[in-house]
Amino acid sequence: MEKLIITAAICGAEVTKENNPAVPYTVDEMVREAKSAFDAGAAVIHVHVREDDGTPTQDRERFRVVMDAIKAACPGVILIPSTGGAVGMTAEERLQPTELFPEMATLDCGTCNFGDDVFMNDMPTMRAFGKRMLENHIKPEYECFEMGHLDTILKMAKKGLVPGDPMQFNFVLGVSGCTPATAGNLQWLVNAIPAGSTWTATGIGRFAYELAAAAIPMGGNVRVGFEDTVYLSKGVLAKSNGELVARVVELANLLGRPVANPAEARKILSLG
Ligand code: KMH
Ligand code: ZN
Repeated sequence: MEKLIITAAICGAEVTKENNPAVPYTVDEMVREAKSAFDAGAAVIHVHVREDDGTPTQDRERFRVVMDAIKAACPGVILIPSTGGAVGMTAEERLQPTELFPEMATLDCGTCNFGDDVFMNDMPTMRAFGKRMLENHIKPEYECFEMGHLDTILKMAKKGLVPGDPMQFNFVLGVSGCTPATAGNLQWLVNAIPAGSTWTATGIGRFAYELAAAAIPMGGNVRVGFEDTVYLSKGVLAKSNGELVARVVELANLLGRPVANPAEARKILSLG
């Protein structure tokens, strides 16, 4: 079994300082949170960006400044900027970070309810995102909230509409309105991916650690961070993303699975 890659989703687009005062908005806060996660054992940072007042944005220049600052503070770290952005953004708006030619970026694999909102990823949008990633040589992290999302992206890969083997999937389970975060559902999804793929499990809210504990012995990787949960345990707010990552490292140690550094993660993900 490969070493465990831990991704920290440090900011997200929907969570706010009202949920947890440590949620980062400014460039300095983003660097502080990224470094806390990196120092705790995260090899990958999933990046959303905000205006200083917390408003989510997909502005290319904001991504450039934040990603350059994180890279300087966290040598060798793998950055996965979001092309999901926030609910309601246009496809063009969301695609801006791909203009910076990152080594990876998320590609969301279908439309779904997202709490009271609808996260829109129709087929024309997904074809446009796939085309951009092929043109700019970006490895997608395929975000699947549903089995239908996985099935759709596998069909698109077969037709050459999105980058193919080896594919990296992120199974985001427990979003309100989507597939529940159970070990059974995770296994069902993992059974359907092509041999040689890599995958990550993201459990939303209180399922973050339950899903991590299921994924680690299955050979999967784990994402945690304020995008997914702001709690360390019931009623206890995490002081930093680093605390959330440290909890996953603890689980990995208990289960006897070593954690990958960025260079090892880059090899496992077939980057560069
Ligand atoms: N903010 C969510 C609506 C991604 O990063 O690609 C979508 C999201 C997915 O966070
Ligand atoms: Zn995201």
